[in-house]
Amino acid sequence: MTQAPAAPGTSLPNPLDPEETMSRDQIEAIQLERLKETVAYAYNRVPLYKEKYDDAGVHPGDLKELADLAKFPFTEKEDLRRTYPFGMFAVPREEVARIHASSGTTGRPTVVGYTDTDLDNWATLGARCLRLSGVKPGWRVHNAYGYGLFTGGLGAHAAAEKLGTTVIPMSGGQTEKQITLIQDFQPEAILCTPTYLLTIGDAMQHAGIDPRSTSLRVAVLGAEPWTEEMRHELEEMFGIDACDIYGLSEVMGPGVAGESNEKKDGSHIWEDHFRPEILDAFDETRVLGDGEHGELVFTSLTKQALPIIRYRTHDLTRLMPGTARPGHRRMGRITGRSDDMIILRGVNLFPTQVEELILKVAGLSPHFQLEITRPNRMDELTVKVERREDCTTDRAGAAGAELQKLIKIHIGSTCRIDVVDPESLPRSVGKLKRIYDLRDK
Ligand code: DLL
Repeated sequence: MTQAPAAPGTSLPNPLDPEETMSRDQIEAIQLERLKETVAYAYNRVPLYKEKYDDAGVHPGDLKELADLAKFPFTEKEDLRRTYPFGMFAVPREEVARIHASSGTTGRPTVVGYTDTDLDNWATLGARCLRLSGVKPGWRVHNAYGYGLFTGGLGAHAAAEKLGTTVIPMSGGQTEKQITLIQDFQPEAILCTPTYLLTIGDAMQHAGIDPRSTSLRVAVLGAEPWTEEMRHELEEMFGIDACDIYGLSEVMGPGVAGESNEKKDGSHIWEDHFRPEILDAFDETRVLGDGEHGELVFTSLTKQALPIIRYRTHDLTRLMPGTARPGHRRMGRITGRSDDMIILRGVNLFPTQVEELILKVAGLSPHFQLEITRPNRMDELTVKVERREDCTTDRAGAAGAELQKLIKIHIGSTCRIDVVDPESLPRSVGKLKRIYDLRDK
């Protein structure tokens, strides 16, 4: 009698890396050793680090325990811009196997580089993330992160290959084609930004295709802040599990941290390769303890081409003990970037807070944008949000009033709400722009 074939992936080996199962003590021992090496390496090879440390009166030899890291100066995006393009590289140009760059909205792009070993480590950590999120070797993986200078496409691609999946390198955009390929190639997993998955789901519904009818089972989403409410929305829309993946180009790219499919309780940071710290958002000299909310800072522990020490991400979150991978701490959701913070008459507000509240109101969809204007020398915020198809124009007014009330109660700001028709706001094709600052500069 012939046996029924095994479900995809179940027959292929999928072992964890030994570092994934290490205890916290073992991880910290590795961190200390690698931190000493990295700080000395950067000091000896990158003039900017030598200059900074000499100016601050610290020396790599001062690093005796992990807490000593706090004595060393920070690195900022501006440092990479000042040394554009390759001034912070620590290896001769011929040893740089790949370059990526992020355009940013202002100024010069930040350029980052990788040796062959860096690329291999990156793929390994990305593969850890995908495995933790439930992606299995042998699956087909539809990769809709943008390919090119952005680290999303090629980073996620290498991760999926390393895990042993079949990668479909679709890149971002061309939503109709995305849908055709999802239907024809039957991928089990999709990798893209949360707002782009929403765009794809929306477009499917408009084409009369039920997103729940596709072969997709898991989505690994990142590159922009998103909320639990958005997770719920996407999981319901597609009938999938949606997990987070975090990263930034200056530190590596996607795969610095990834989330467990079973727990869905925040992304585990691969602490054998990165040492995270949380800074007090109001006093950068204070490093906060686990559980406290502040700015995330990273030090690379193995990077060769671009070692990065105490890099200020400007991402706001907190660290928590590991669960699915107990030796590695988790990060909470990124509530926002300090540069995305809107200060409205003294009250701080992030787009994620608005997203959370919008998705509590039955008639409102997750398609929204925030507009800041200054009509009478006073800043004013307008939340433009699409009503859902099944919410009539009559009911839209009440939905808007409910949102206005929720924002007042939970955030403390008074803002205008403009409930607009479905399909009237721009759709995401990657990282979505949420804030439109229309004040005269
Ligand atoms: O966005 C890398 C990436 C690609 C991560 C694909 C995940 C998936 P950058 O373009 O350098 O790199 O932008 C990094 O994006 O500092 C955060 O503000 C934001 N970000 C990235 N992942 C998440 C996430 C890539 N999971 C910046 N949640 C970071 C919230 C995220 N924000």
